[in-house]
Amino acid sequence: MINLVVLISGSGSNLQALIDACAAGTIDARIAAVISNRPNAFGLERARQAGVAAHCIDHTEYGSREEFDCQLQQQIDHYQPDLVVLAGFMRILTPAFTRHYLGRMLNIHPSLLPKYPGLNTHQRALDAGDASHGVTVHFVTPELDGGPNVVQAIVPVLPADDAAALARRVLAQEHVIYPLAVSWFAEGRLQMDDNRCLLDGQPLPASGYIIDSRR
Ligand code: NHR
Ligand code: GAR
Repeated sequence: MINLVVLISGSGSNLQALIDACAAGTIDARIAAVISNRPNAFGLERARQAGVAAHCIDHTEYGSREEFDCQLQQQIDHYQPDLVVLAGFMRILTPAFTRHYLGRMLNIHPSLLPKYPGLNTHQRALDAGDASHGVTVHFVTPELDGGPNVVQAIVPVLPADDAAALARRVLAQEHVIYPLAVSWFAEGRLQMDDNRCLLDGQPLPASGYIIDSRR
């Protein structure tokens, strides 16, 4: 059974999906700690409720990204995790930090990467008139939202959608694919290899494993 540390900034619904999957035995892992950069993140409450150590490292109390990341790394490494999971974590990480966890840190990003790295992804998909949108789990590398894709879920964009409606449809799929990706890692089936992912020793396509919820 592997050790996870989960980083959050907000509501923590993806954290909850991971807590539930660990409790159900769907993921063969134990969440050692949850760390938020925001003191008011509701996900800290979810962690405590589940009996998981919950910490806040408030980025506003640090003079630089390097100092913040250094403190964050110390707190994470105290738990000796096999995998670090970014679950709605909203701070860009320094190259040194990402190198320290290379091949053992995952992120979930609400777009079909390489489309729409960064912020406001749902509005950007709507503004572009995209017929489909979705979410990607990827390994974290120094390049923002640029590490190799593990899995993507594709959702339809519907005519009446605003960003909030589209975000809800995407979030439902996040709660499916993040536990799936973490379970693969926990079972030793998933590895990062150069800028590709291997599942059961076989290279995944650049898109990652696709789950198409449009039909
Ligand atoms: N860091 C690196 N080096 N590489 C990645 O792939 C990362 C990362 C840090 C976070 C998550 C990412 C996302 O999935 C993530 C991936 C925050 C921002 C951002 O602009 C962008 C992308 C992501 C997370 N953050 C602002 C900042 O100045 C703050 C925004 C806020 O606090 O609301 O750090 O989308
Ligand atoms: C999720 O949609 C996640 O993909 C996104 O924030 C939301 C967090 O929800 N992540 C990013 O935008 C990362 N920059 P949650 O706190 O309920 O899991």
